[in-house]
Amino acid sequence: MDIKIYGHKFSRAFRVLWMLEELGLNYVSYPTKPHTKELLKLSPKGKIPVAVVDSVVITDSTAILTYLAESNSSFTFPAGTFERAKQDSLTFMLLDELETCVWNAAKHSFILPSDKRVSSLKPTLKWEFSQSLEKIAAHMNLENFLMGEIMTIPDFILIHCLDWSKAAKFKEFPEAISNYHSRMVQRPAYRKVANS
Ligand SMILES: N[C@@H](CCC(=O)N[C@@H](CS)C(=O)NCC(=O)O)C(=O)O
Repeated sequence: MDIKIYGHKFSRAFRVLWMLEELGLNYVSYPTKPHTKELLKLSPKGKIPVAVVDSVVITDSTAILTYLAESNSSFTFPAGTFERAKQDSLTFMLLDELETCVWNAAKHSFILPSDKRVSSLKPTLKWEFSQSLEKIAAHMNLENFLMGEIMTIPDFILIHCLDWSKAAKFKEFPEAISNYHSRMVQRPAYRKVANS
């Protein structure tokens, strides 16, 4: 399999680079910014990450993670199982409740045109993010991974959203989340991408 990943690591591309390292697959990383000429030829929206696998273009970090996980039978429960339904519920919950907050905070800080930004939204987004983390900490067992013994796609997304929220100076994490985060970021594959 010939895999190319477009997108610098300080973006959602991190999730994909991390999974590729966990899988031990060879790939070529093009640490591009959004909207470059090179990227627009692959994807008209110009967003990162984009994967090109054997000349097929795959956009969206969660779609790329799902493709990599399924095609390698790792980091996912099989499609059509109840475990997979639960895993997908977690994935979409994290995208809806956590990623939306950090993404909108970024949009209203430096992504949208300055006359379209509403900076007064940020305290509410930080509050909403913290509320969701409190619920996750209260209702989930985070001693291993979100799905228990097996690390799955939502673990990559949650850790990336936590990192993103730290960079954006959101509130401290609840203890259970903080312990889970500290453990996960010690993984050699994570460290390899972070230190690259
Ligand atoms: N749902 C997409 C979102 C992709 C996305 O918005 N990426 C950001 C960087 S993390 C980007 O390219 N922003 C530029 C823009 O929105 O124009 C994914 O998960 O890949």
